[in-house]
Amino acid sequence: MNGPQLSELPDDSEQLAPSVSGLRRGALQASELSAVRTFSDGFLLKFLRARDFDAELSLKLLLNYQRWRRESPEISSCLSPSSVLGLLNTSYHTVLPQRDHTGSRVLLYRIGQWNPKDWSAFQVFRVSLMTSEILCTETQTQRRGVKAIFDLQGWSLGHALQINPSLARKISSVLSDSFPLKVRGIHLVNEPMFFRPVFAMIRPFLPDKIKQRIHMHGADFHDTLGDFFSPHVLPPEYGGEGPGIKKACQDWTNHLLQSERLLQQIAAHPTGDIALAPDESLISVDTEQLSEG
Ligand code: VIV
Repeated sequence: MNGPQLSELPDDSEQLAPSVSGLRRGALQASELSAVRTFSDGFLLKFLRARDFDAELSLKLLLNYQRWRRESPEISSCLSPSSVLGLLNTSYHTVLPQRDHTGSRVLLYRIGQWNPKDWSAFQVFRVSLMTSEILCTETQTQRRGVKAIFDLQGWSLGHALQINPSLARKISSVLSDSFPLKVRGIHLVNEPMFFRPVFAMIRPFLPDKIKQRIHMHGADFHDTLGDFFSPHVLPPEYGGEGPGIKKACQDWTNHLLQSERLLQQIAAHPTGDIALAPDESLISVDTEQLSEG
């Protein structure tokens, strides 16, 4: 059975067991995770599905995810929706209620609603990380991935100044190989000329596969966004027939707020695998214990 077919099986299918134990073995042997003792099946399956059950690529993704979290504590260590409620209440972000025709989740970001005087890029980044952590618990999203629409209307110098090369690197890493979600498309609409220098910081670090999935629609997006998303998916503000942006944003904000405890647990957990108690996974181990497993 090949990877894509394995991806369709449910979490408890016995046919997944060899892949799961293979990834567990690889993760425990990796020197970066030498202090970790346990990984839950569900946690490992996120990485396997994100890489169509390719053993090597799944392990690389898991290690990159751990490294990204470790190197970005200013973003990853505080996942509290209530701490960014003022930003969420501006209708800056939502996950649209309908999946697209391929089953992908569709994320909407309206950059103009973000006032950079009120909210730092780290706080804004945390919103995306919270949404991503919730979405990657959905089996169907693990299989079909996400598509993101960025409305860059209102992009200003104040925004641009917040994106330095180090942050640009972190953006390209989560988009390419540091988060267990398949990025199936990125759609930029209303991007102004002076967004180009910022995009030029992010783009070089993206693999060709992701570059090819980036679409720049400009101000005339009404003519072209519909080639990718059917009307029932998009809000009326973007030429669709789905619920309006304001309602969609309120609904997703409520969903985030309901997930506050879960998100804080993920942020505080040494590996992000909250199926395990933190002390279950972070018992300092020696090689003896490792070879038992
Ligand atoms: O976080 O699958 C300069 C997606 C995104 C994620 C994460 C995952 C993911 C699609 C991003 C998209 C947004 C974590 C797993 C990269 C956070 C971006 C935060 C910054 C501060 C927003 C500033 C505006 C950007 C706009 C353009 C970015 C595109 C070229 C991606």
